[in-house]
Amino acid sequence: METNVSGYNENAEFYGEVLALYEGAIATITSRLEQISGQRRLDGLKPAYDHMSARVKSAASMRAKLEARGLAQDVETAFDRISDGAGVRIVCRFLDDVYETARLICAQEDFTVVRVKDYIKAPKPNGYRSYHMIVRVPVDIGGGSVPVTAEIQIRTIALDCWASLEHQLKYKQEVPEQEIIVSELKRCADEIASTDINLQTIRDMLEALA
Ligand code: 0O2
Repeated sequence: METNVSGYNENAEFYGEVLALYEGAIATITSRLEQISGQRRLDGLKPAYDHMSARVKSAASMRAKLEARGLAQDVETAFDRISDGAGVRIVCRFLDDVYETARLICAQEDFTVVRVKDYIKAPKPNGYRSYHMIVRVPVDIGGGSVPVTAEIQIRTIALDCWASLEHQLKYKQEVPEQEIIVSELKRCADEIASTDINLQTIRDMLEALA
């Protein structure tokens, strides 16, 4: 979770009961993936992903997103209109693992895949590459089950490192030599993408020998 103690209070105040739904959606997704991983280990299959992390979007970031979209800054609008209130990020070693993980998520009968954005096949102009899935998952609460929307981001370790660095730009007020930094980040993203393809090829060659 990304929130510290004061952030948690701010989130609890803004989200109210929706916070438990978002936390429930995160628990549903992460526990299912851990279960799938455990089964793959027992079946002697290689792991689909390396690690994952999750967060409820901070209240400040949610308000900013609502404002940027010209929407009311309240929890009902956030829950109905913003799909990444609950977010899970899955980090994989190789490109094929990204798509294998996405396939495993699609195969969950009680998960509904609402939308997919493949920024690996179609990178953003800044070089961002990641596979995004908007899913609706069941959250058991108060004796019933509520469908909750969440975003799952899947990407390689190298692209995750790049995205964390690039994300810092969003929160910097004034960045000297911003143009150079932006173009260097783009160059790095392209090099990482090419290295990811090469690593995948080497893995395929080594596995063909086994
Ligand atoms: P934060 O601070 O990470 O929460 P949608 O409603 O899905 O159609 P949205 O939410 O803009 O529209 O979708 P998109 O493009 O899939 O982006 C969702 C999230 O992906 C972002 O959330 C980021 O976490 C990440 N992301 C998207 N583009 C970039 C990028 O260029 N660089 C980096 N580092 N991350 C990116 P937020 O709310 O923008 O930000």
